[in-house]
Amino acid sequence: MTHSPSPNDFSRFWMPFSANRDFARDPRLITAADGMYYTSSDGRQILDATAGLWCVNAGHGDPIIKEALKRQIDTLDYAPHFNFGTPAAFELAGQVAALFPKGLEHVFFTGSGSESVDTALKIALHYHRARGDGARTRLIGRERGYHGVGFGGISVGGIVNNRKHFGTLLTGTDHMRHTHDPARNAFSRGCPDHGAELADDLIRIAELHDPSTIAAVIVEPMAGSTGVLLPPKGYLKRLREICDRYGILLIFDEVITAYGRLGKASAAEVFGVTPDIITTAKGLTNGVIPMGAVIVDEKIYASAMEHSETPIELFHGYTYSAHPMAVAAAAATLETYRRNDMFARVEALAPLWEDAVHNLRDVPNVVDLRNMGLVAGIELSPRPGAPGARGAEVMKMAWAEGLMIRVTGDIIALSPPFIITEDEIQMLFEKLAGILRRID
Ligand code: PXG
Repeated sequence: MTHSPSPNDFSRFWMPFSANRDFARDPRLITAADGMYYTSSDGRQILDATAGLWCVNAGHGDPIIKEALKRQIDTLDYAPHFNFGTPAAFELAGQVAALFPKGLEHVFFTGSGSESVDTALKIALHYHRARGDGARTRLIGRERGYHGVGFGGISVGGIVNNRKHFGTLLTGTDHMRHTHDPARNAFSRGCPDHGAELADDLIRIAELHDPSTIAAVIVEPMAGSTGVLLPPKGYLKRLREICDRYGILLIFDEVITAYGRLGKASAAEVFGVTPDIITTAKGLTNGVIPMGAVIVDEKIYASAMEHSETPIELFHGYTYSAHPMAVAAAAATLETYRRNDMFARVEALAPLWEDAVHNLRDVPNVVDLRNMGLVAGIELSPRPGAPGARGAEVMKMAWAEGLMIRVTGDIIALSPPFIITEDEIQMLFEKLAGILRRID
C-alpha cells in the first residue's frame, strides 16, 4: 500500500508555483517513475509528456546515471570547491564546454537555473568593471521572459505575476518587447517568418539610457515557461549584431534549450548565433540531482584573471558548486546522451512531432500551434472572464487519462523525454485531441 497523506498534511509542504489549496482537494501524487512513465499513488501509469519540468531528457531511471550515482555515493559524498577541487569537476567542465560553440570555454557550476542566471548577470557586471568600464551596470531582459526566481532573474524577467509581489527588484533594468505576434505568425511550423525587426527595440533602449550604461542583454533563445515562443527568423542574429555594435554582452538563457531539446546541444548551435554567456541547468543532470552550469566566453574569463586586484578573482560561488554527486550525475547524463545519440534522435523525431502538433489545427479552441525540436506550444483561447480556467481543466483531465502535461495559463507546453517512441507521440496527441474536443 502506498501512503497518501490525509488532507491536513498537505499544508505542511508549501508547494512551489502551485495552486496549493486546489491541490489539497484533488491531489496528483507520484510514487515512482521509469522510462517514459510515472506511477501515480493509485497505481496508474502516466506518460511524462513534459520530461518532469523540462529536465528528464534521457527518460526516468537511466541505467548509466543510476550506476554512476551508486558508485559516487560510495566514493566521495561531498567535497568543497572553494580553494579545493575534485578531478571530476575539472573533467566535467571540459566536457560541458565542448558541447557549446567555440569561444565559450569556461564553466561556472551552480545548483539550479536561477543560480545560473544570477551568476551570469553578476559575471557580466564584473567583466565590465574589471575592464575599467564600470559605468555599464544596466541589465536588459524582455517582456514575457523567464529567468528563474532569484531577484536578478525576476528583475530581468518579464512575467508580471512573478514580479509584482516582490517589491522594487533590482534597479537599472529594462525590457525589450516580446516577440509573440499571432496576428502575423499563428500556426507557424518552426520559427515564425515575421518579427526580426523586434530586435531593434534594443536600439531604442540603448539610445534611451545611452549604450555606455548597458552591461548585458539576457534572452531565452526559445522562450519556454511563458508558453513556447520561438524567435522570429533572423531575430537572434540581429540582436547579436546590435550587442556587438554597442559593446553589450549577450546572454542566452538555455536552461530549457541546452542539452538536446531542439535537436542540438544548444540553441546557439541550432540558430547559428553565439552569445557571450550561456546559462544552463535541468538537462545537464537529467534532473536527477540539482545542478546548473554557466558557460563563459574566453575573453570574459581572461579579463577576470588578468585584471584581478585580489587573489580571488570572482567573489561568487555556492556551497554546492560542483557537488560531487551532481558532477557524477552530469558526467553520466552526458555519457547517456552521447552513447544513445539522443540529440540526433530529437532531430529525427522532430518532423513527425511537428505533424502531430499541427494536426490539432482544427480542434476546438486552438488558436495557435508552435513547435521546434521536441517542444510544442498549444495555445487555447481563454474562457471569457476566466483566463487559465480552460488550461487548468485540460491539465487535470489529462492526468486522469494518464498524461502529464504542463499548462501556463491557457497554453499547453509539451516537452517529452527524448526516448519517446513514435507510437507514444501518436497516443499523446490522440488523447489530447480527445480531451480538447470534450471540454467547452
Ligand atoms: N531560466 C529559464 C529559461 C528557465 O526555463 C530557469 C531559468 C530557472 O531554473 P530553476 O532550476 O531555478 O527552476 C528556468 C526554469 C515550466 C517551468 O513549466 C519552467 C521552469 C521551471 C519550472 C517550470 O515552464 N524553468
